[in-house]
Amino acid sequence: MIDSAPEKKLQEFEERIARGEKIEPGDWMPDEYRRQLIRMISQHAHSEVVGMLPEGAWIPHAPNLRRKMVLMAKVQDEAGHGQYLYHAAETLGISREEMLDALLAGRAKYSSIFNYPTLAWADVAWIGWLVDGAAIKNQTMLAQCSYGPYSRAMVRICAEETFHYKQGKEMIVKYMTTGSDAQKAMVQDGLNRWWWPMLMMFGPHDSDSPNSPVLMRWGIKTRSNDDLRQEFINEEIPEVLALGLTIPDPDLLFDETSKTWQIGPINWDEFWQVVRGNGPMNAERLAARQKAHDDGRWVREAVAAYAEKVASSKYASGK
Ligand code: FAQ
Repeated sequence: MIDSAPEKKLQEFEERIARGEKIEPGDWMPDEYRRQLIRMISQHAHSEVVGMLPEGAWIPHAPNLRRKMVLMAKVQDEAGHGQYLYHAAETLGISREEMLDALLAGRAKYSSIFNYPTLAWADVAWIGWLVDGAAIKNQTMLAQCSYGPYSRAMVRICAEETFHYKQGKEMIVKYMTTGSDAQKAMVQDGLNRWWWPMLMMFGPHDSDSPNSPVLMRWGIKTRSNDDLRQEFINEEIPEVLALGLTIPDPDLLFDETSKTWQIGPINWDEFWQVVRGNGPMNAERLAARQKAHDDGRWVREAVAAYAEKVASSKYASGK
C-alpha cells in the first residue's frame, strides 16, 4: 500500500529514481519505501548472522589447517556483512535493539536456507558454491538498488561473497576430480540435500510475491525472483553436470528452443513451513542466537557504561 505522501514529493522522488539517483538517509521518502527497506535490510542482516551457524559448526572439524583458516575467514566475513547491513537499516530510523528483539522473538524473518543442517564437510563446500552463489546473484542486483547505504553495502559484500563462492567451488571440483569414492559420494549426498532449499532462497514465484511490485516500482529490486532463479539455474547446472554429478530433479530438461534449463516443481509447502518457523533447524538456530545475545550482555553493558562515563567527564570538564 502506497502512503498518502503529497503528490508532488512522490513525483519528485520517483523522478529521482528514474534518473538513477540514489536516495540517501536524510532525503524525503514515502513511508512505504522506508518500511520495505527496513523489512528487507533487517531480514538480510539476520540472514548473514544466522548464516554463520551452519558453517561455523564445522570450524573445529575442518580437514586441515588451510581449510580451517579459510572457513574461519568466511564465517567472520558473514559477521561483518551483518554489521554493514544493521548499520544500513539504522539509517532508516530503526535501532539495533529493535531489530534483534524482532529476530529473537521470532517476528523477523531470515533466509530459509539456514534452517537446514550441515551433516557433512561437503555441505560447507556446497554452501560456498550454491548458497553464496545464489546470494551473489541476488545481491549483485541489490548493489544497483535505489537506496544509497544498502547499495554501497552490497558492493563490498558481493566482493567478499565472490571469494566464498570460489573457495566452495574449488573444494567440490577437487573432490570430484581427485577425491576418493567416499568423498565423491559425500559431495553428491550434499547436493541432493541442498539443491532444492537453495532454489527456494530466491523467494516464491513472481505470481506469489506480494512485495515485488512496490519494490520494483521504487528500484529496490530491479529483477524478479523467478528471473534471478532462472539465470542462476542456467549458469550453474552445466558446471555441476560437467563434474559428473546428478541434479536431484527427475524433471530437469534443457529446452533447445529457449536455450534454458527447465526444472521440476519446487515444494512450496516445505518452503512456507520453514519460513513459518517449522524447518529442521529453526528452533536450534534461534536458541543459538539467544544464547549469543545473553552471553554478550555484559559487553554491551560495559560499552554503554564506558560511553556514559566519557560523556559525563567531558561535561564535568566543560570540553
Ligand atoms: N527465506 O514478496 P516476497 C546469504 C518471505 S544472504 C525466508 O517475494 P521479497 C549470505 C519474504 O520475506 C541471504 N523468507 O518477498 C550468506 C516475504 O515475507 P514478509 C539472504 C523469505 O522481499 C551466504 C514473503 O516471503 N538474502 O545467503 C524468503 O520481495 C552463506 C513473500 O516473499 C537477502 O535477504 C526466503 N528465502 O523477496 C550468509 C537479500 N523468500 O517479509 C552465510 C535481500 C521470501 O513480507 C552463508 N532480500 N521470503 O513477511 C531479498 O532480496 C528479498 O527479500 C527476497 C524475497 C528475494 C529474499
